[in-house]
Amino acid sequence: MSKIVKSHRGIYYVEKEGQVYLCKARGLFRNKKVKPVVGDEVDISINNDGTAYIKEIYERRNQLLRPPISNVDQVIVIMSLSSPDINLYTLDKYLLMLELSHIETKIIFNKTDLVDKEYSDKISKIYNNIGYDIYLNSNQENNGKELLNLFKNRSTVVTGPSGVGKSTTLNNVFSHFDFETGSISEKSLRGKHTTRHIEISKIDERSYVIDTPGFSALSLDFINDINDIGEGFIEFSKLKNECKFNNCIHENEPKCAVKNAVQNKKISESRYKNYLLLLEEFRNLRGY
Ligand SMILES: Nc1nc2c(ncn2[C@@H]2O[C@H](COP(=O)(O)OP(=O)(O)OP(=O)(O)O)[C@@H](O)[C@H]2O)c(=O)[nH]1
Ligand SMILES: [Mg+2]
Ligand SMILES: [Zn+2]
Repeated sequence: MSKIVKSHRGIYYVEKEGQVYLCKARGLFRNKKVKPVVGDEVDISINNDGTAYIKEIYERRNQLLRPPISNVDQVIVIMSLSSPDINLYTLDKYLLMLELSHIETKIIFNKTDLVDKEYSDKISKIYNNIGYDIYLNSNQENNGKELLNLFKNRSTVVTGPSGVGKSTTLNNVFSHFDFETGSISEKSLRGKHTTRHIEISKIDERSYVIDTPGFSALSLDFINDINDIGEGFIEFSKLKNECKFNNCIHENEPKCAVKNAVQNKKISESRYKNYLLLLEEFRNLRGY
């Protein structure tokens, strides 16, 4: 079995029996509208001149939409508490996408050295209460060893906005790796991300980590039905059977268990506010 371990500018790097082949995708996939992604298990054909192409993609166990990666065990979302400031709308939107893809998710709030403890506790509490595994980290103050266990025996995608410290955190946890990092001022000057491609790095026989370029605007085009938004807010979806209407979108309906929970402070106001903004963004996208 061969695996796509990196993709860059339309070239797929496929590992087969310990060797990496640079492959193109055969036209076949383009016609079927299936695009190979990092993580895919594939069959390749190697020509006499050493060039190679992907001839088949095996069925995916799961698929992360952004960035496009298949067959992952978990996603670790990294957000920085400052520099860049945390944007909870972006986080909630991304968590929504992950919930709907049924991929296990953990969150690291990074750069705790730049904010006071009260603030990092306030933010982490919101997500801890919902049931996410939360980690607070500073690469200035920690040596990364507390995070090491998170990556054992799994294939982990690390994602988050640009400049939050994804690559720095990975370098801190895995000191023998050298992921490219860049300062925030360099990034804004160049208007570019430091990490520019998606690549699987092997930690040991059973553990893999995938650093990714920072995401910016995430479109809601992965939502088909407005009710999906509430489905992807896990603390809302647990309550939905208690709403009076079974298709309640927790907006203007009477006897809504979610709105009640917001009033009783069982659901965080910030989550509910972002949920309403997501409904609005979805309606704008669909034109109603
Ligand atoms: N103060 C502080 N700075 C940090 C911390 N972690 C990373 N940084 C800094 O944040 C900047 C961006 O770090 P990167 O690791 O390149 O960020 P990234 O998320 O990989 O960015 P992209 O590859 O562009 O998506 C660098 O200047 C790091 O030194 C931290 O815990 N505390
Ligand atoms: Mg990076
Ligand atoms: Zn409701």
